[in-house]
Amino acid sequence: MPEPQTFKLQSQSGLELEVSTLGATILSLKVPDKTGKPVNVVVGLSSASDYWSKLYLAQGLYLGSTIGRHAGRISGGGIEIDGKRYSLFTENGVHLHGGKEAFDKKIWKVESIESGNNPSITLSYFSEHLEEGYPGNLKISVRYSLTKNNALKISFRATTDQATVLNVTNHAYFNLNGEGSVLDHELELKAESYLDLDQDLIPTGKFNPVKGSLYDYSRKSKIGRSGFNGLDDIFIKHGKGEKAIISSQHSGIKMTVVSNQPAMVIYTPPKFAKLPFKDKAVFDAYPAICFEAQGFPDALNNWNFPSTLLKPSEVFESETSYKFSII
Ligand code: FUC
Repeated sequence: MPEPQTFKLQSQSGLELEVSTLGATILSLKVPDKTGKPVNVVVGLSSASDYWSKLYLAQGLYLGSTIGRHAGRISGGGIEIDGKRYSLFTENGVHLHGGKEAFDKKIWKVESIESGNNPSITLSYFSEHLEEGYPGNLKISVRYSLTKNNALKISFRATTDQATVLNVTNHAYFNLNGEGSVLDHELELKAESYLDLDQDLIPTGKFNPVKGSLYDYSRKSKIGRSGFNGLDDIFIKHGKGEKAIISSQHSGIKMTVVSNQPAMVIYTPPKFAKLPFKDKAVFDAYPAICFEAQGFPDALNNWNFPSTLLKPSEVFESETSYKFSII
């Protein structure tokens, strides 16, 4: 396996993105705070090679990584496509985030780097037929661009030569202060419903209304408000547009998540293990929050979920932006 390479993009508005070819991973994203000082808002490790360490891999964190072929959990140990059964790698009976050596552990190829007003980097990966058990030779690319309106835009594109499933996302952990906790961050969620989950966090197929629930952040409120017990949930809002807004009074940074994807996993780990974090950042309880925009987890095993099937005649395209401003 070749050593991962890293690349930096800088925008005129002051965003700075660092990406590794290992897992097409976001290593850091610097955003100017209310005083103009750059804050790294995406949790990362101190060097690209730290992502190989046993200690880190044992945590199963997927810091800033690309998740696929199928993000989230798949039940029943596999999928059926056109009457054919494909077994997938499971742990405790559940397939998670594309399997044992999924997209996050592959070296991606740099296709192009563009500078100028909208600097971007495009990376690609060729996933062979039956890699991790999934059918079809899949060609996938991800483009990270820093836009004029101060956003990081992540665009995925994929094609296959045989019917397969695809649910791809990025697993960045955000903390708008670059350290500490997100409990004091304010969150506004546009979701209509959240998916009912069983004890293994597999969707039961039922949609629960957000309104009036523990997950009702339709009016902006502190993440760590009374009753908060951590989030590892799947929120649904169909159509393209704003899905979530988060801000920190401390740094003054506000981030708006816009996506054309119907589902978004919001994940707030209770704590991080002691890891060599970038810039020696120190984290407290509830150190960060992930906004994983995607299709529906376990879609193939739930007839009432929008399909994540990808056919040879189709081109998969998704687009998610994290847009920054000062409050
Ligand atoms: C999220 C969660 C999982 C998991 C992982 C690191 O997508 O749904 O529970 O722990 O990421």
